[in-house]
Amino acid sequence: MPVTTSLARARRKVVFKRTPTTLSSARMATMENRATDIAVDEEVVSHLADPSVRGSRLPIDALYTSEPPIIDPLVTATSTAQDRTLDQCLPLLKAADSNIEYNANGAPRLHRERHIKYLETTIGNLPAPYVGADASRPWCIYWALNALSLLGADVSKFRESLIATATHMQNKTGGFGGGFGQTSHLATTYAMVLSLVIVGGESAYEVIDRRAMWKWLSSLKQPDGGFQMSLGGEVDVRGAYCAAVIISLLNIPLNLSSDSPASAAGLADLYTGLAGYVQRCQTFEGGISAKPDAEAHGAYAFCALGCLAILDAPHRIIPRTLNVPRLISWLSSRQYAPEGGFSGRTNKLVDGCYSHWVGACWPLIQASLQAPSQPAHDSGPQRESIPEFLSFYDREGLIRYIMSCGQDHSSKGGMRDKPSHRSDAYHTCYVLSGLTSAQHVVSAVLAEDEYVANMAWKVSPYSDPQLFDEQDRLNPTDPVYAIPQGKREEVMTYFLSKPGF
Ligand code: FPP
Ligand code: K
Ligand code: ZN
Repeated sequence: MPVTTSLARARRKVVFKRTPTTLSSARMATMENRATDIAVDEEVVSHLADPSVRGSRLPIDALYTSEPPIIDPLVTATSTAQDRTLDQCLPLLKAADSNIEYNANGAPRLHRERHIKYLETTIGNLPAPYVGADASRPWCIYWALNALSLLGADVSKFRESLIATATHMQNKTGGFGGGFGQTSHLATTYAMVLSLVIVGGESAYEVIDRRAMWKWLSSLKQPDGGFQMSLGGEVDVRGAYCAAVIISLLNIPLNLSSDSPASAAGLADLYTGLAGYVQRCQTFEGGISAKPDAEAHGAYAFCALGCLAILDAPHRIIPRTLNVPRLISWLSSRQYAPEGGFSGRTNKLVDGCYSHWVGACWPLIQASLQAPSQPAHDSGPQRESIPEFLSFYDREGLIRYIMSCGQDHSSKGGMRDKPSHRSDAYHTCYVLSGLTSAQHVVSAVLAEDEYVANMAWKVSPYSDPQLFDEQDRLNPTDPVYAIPQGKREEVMTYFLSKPGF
């Protein structure tokens, strides 16, 4: 297939090189030794010549404001959809809208108060069109509570109503359905458990019937190591992740109940064969699919890595289970330019929610490459660790996408997939989760001794003064559990004192 310049889109010229004249001084400094040939982008020059822009703001790297230098001339449904996406994103990325407040970096400010107000409307009584989402009520609750907590809003006022809601959604046979009288499902149980953990406190934790949960999880455990999403339902990597989250947070005993199908097949416990199941989900592309032999997708990559990080320390289990170089290559291909955001799969479009599904993979990948500090008695060769401040993706690109394209800039607030989409609670939760990951450096505190899932993470604010204003920083999130940092330790400490039944 010949590759030509973008005739179809009538580009002015081909730019193959980065244009260091368009970089902020901080980024210039880091690139000092890299730049040799310099090509000046006419568009940026004219932008800088505009007196309303000059002086007030740093110029934006052309990487985020220009079409890609090489475009395949074959027009397909995929290329047309991609062109349409660029048409909606580029004006926002160029920071030319006079109705939007920009920071010194030319990225919109975070509309924190509007997002809080929006989220509070999604957690109360919802209008009639939401009837179709009735089986997703625990999800709506989790998305709102998690996003509100990341934004720094107080969620304790929802504790009592959450306890009442959760109580009637729990089934006597274990787990939570999407509503009263609905069958228990691993996804709704995951969302409800996380919601209770986010509001926290004994009265919230004690809603959960752990013994019934253990029996129900045992009944979902399959001879191939995976978990069904519900009794008789599909087995996929979401199940592996949701089950590991629930088991580890609630300190569910690992032994299988005698009526478990996995027990009949000779499996030892709830975790037996789970890493092997996850391993079979890695595809020829290097990404992870829902189940063996399906298409790699970012949401499943997160489920796979999250599950493994619960089973053992990432630096041991991830390289042992997955082909990490291939996974890194696939994950890296998810970030697009000029959009800056992530796509979920090959040849598909950027979408704000992958800021979390793909974005949260990075700290886990990074942890998988960290080397534990060498014990004093070990005189062997020093194991090499990667520097913790090394970024595996372009944080600036992701933050620009989120602030420019991922926010609803109207008074409605909330976050969205892309500019042509309306904001919703799901995207508000996961776009904000992605934003906080990009704003923090999370590294594993490693120990060579017995691994327990309550491994510590070291969280440091990622600081680039040009990138976002300090008041736009969110609270940090837990890279495995997707809840605000600190909540996991609280619930694990509580249930650690209640081992058996
Ligand atoms: C494709 O949608 C989406 C998927 C194949 C997977 C979606 C799964 C999740 C978002 C979460 C699973 C995780 C848990 C914890 C339950 P699409 O075709 O509309 O989007 P695309 O074009 O971006 O792939
Ligand atoms: K999508
Ligand atoms: Zn999405």
